[in-house]
Amino acid sequence: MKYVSKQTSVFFSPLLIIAFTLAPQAFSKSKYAPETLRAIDDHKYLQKNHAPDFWAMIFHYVPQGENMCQTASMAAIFNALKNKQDLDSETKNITQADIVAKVNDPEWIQAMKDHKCFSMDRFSEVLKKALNIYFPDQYQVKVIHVDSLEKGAINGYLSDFTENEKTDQDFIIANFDQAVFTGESEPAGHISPIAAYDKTSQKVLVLDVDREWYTPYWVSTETFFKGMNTQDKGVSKARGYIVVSQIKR
Ligand SMILES: [Ca+2]
Repeated sequence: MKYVSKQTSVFFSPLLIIAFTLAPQAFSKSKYAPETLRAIDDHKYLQKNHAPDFWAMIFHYVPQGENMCQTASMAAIFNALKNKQDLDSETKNITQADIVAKVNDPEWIQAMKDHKCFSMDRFSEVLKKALNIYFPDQYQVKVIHVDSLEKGAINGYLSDFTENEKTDQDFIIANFDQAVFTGESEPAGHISPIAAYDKTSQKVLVLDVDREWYTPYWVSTETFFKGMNTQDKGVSKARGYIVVSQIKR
């Protein structure tokens, strides 16, 4: 939530001064939801565990452009997938602009210009196309809609996160309502990569690409799945996550 102060010409009586002094407390909210914990404040897991996805992506963690959380998420993951390649002097890092130009999907480009993000299903098609351009026939995508918070369903989701935590050759991109994790007062559909899953503490590290406002943060798995068990306007399915993994041969 962005609070904009406005310049006004008023007579500053003592009462008004008191009112203005109290105003920030009255109207502002915490930057993050109460249970959300910044990685800056809690990095024990990252120091004591392998955390392959975090270390593969953190050096490629770029801020989203205007309404471009999808491209920023792709850039972090695509560059992470190149970490083990032999790079020569002609090899550029993959930028968000590179991805948009190479995918060259007019509807996707127009959607971003119109400040509308593709739904998770439509984004997964763009992601699949982009993966095939940069890494032909090497990676696949699996789309999971978090449409149930029943124990059996949660266990199924968690098995994906357990598997994903083993190697930096697969990644998860989450599609969630950012207002569930932060101080946003209005629902805000958003996409970001997942940097780690702490199975012992049942926490997930979100590499939020909205870097103008946030730094990476931990949310409990319970809150995390609540954030994905929400719905875009005009889309009949719940949000969820996309697993990018190697094609097994
Ligand atoms: Ca992984």
